[in-house]
Amino acid sequence: ACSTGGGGSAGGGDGRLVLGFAQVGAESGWRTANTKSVRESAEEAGVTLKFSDAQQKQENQIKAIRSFIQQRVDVIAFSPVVESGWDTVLKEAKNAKIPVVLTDRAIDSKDTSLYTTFLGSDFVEEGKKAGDWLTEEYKGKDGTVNIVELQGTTGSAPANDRRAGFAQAVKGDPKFKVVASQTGDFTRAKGKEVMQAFLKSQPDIDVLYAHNDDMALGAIQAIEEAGKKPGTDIKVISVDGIKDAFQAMADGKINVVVECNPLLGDQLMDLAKKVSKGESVPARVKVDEGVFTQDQAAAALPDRKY
Ligand code: GYE
Repeated sequence: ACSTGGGGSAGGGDGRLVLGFAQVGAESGWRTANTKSVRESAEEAGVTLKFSDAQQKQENQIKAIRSFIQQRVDVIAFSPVVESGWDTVLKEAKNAKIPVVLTDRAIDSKDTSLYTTFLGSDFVEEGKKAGDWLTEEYKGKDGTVNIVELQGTTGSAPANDRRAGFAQAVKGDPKFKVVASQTGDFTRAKGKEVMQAFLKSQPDIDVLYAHNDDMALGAIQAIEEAGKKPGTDIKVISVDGIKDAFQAMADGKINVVVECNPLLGDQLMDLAKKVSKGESVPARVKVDEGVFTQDQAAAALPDRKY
């Protein structure tokens, strides 16, 4: 699929930047919007994009990165499925002198020379925002608040950080109890399945905290099938801000959504161009985002871009 040429970069000498992008998968509405953003921005920026979908498997991403190295792309960007286990392959990229941009999710390597920059959201902050909403909601109210948590993909940065940020926000008040916490792998199907199990094992659930909208939407189906009202009998907090979640908020089924912006494409192309030229870039580029509640949902819905 790549051009032939004198062993130089995969661009074949037409001057176009070649970006190898190893995506996580297509697990959620967020991810679909993220992929679309990266593709569209590459097109607009005149960047040749080599896109690979890892189907939520680290081994597939490692293979994709190795193939990008072999093809001698100019820049490699990837959204690491999990936080650990990247040093070997990233050393290979470093040895090949191909700069790496972490997109959306971070890694936990101590060797920060293995990548040039990290472009993404602050997931600890998102978890905190979710917890802060909850403490505000139950302010001055007595009695235990039983929380079930649907975690994202095990070992992923957003699952680890959203969990930690939320725990930090609610830990000051012992009435908040996380009675069950399990992964739903960021998908609707798994979110529904795990929520069904929670509803069987936990007699008294007050709140669901889902690490993304898709799991929340799957869980809402389980709650309704169990004869309960999501948003009322069980309050629902989620993260991302996809259109379907705004609709569910407008319908009263989700109480609050913490925004996580997937539209990183333009910033990614900008960073890729700079690092390929050896220009210095900040080690960390964050994305701006907010919190939305039910009273804002209907008004915000028509403007949601993902
Ligand atoms: O929240 C979730 C997706 O890494 C921020 O991955 C991303 C997360 C997002 O599957 O929906």
